[in-house]
Amino acid sequence: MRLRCISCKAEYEPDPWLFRCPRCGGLLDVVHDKVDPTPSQGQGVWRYHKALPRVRRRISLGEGGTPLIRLSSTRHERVYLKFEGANPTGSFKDRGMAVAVSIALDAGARAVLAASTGNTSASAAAYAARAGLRSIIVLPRGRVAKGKLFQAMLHGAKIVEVEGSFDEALKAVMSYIEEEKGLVYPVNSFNQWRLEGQKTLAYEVAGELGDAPDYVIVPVGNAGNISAIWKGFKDLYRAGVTSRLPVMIGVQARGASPLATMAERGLNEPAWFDKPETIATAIRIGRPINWQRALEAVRESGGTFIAVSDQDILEAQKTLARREGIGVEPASAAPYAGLTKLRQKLPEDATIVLVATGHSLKDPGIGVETEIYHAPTTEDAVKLIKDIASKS
Ligand code: AN7
Repeated sequence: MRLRCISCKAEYEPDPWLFRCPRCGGLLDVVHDKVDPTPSQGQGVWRYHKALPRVRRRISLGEGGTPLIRLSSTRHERVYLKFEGANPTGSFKDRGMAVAVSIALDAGARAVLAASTGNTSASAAAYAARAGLRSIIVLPRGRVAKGKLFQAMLHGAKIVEVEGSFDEALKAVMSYIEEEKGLVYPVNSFNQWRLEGQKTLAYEVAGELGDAPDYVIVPVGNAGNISAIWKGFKDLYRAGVTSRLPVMIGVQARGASPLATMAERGLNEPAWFDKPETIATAIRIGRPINWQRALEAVRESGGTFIAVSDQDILEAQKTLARREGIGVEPASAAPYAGLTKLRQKLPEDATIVLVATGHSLKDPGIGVETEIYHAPTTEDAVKLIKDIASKS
């Protein structure tokens, strides 16, 4: 196992504290000479320990093993949703956090540190607690969904609020780690070890479908997850477990769409958003730090980035909830909205996997409409039930 710079390709010995190439500043990938992506005994993502870094103590809350649910409300016949909301803290972040926090322990850190739009903070705080570490979280003030903020607080995180968006919060983390190393371990998705944990989603999907799907549609914020999932599918293909590679499609919210805008305009670099705006607060990110990794995933796989509107996201969230029984947060409905937008372009018989990254309870602030009746007495309630029953 080695670290390789994603820009200049220089290689380094594994070092838990190395996140940028000393030569050119590029982010680092974990490269394996040989990787075995098949499961064995073990808890959570550590079932795939043969494809993960060796650690002294495997931290886990039983992450992964999430349901792959076949949908019936789509035009395409074979659409599956990977429900990452079923992870221990309610999002896909747990897969990566199990690995990153185990590495933090090995590295001798006393606390973990993360900037977050919310889910990373919830996951980091919980896994740090599990490992006996403290957690320090940097959040954009007033812009984090209620459920996520509650989780971080419940698990005992110390919270630093900054003005602006997630991008300013991440800047604070990056600046801190330039100045001080050894005490506090950063677990944002520039941390290559975290991405190793997140690649296990691909292993599970291929294991359940019997091969890689044709398309994988992923919501994109900081662009780590789409890169990690692509890496997982490449591992499987290289190991001869699957016969093909999927096409990766990244979906962003229109108001925070640096990568989709780049794709639409045929640019070579993201069209940075200084003031990202979307109701999908999880992906309200204007400067995705993993953009190069994600661009490579999309290019290598023959995919693309697309943007969907907030209205389309809310519509998709409602359809998943009311026609499929699946409750996801807004960012996690973006792939369904993306599929609706792309449906004419994807072959009828394609196998498509939507990655639904987080649970509906994360963000109870999103307004939904339904009929609520008031019943002062038991008789009123019975009468109302009869009325409603006769109409359904
Ligand atoms: C539900 O929690 O960035 O493209 O700080 O919470 O890998 O960043 C969350 C991201 C998609 C985007 N869906 O994943 C954070 C954070 C949900 C998310 C994403 C996030 P990346």
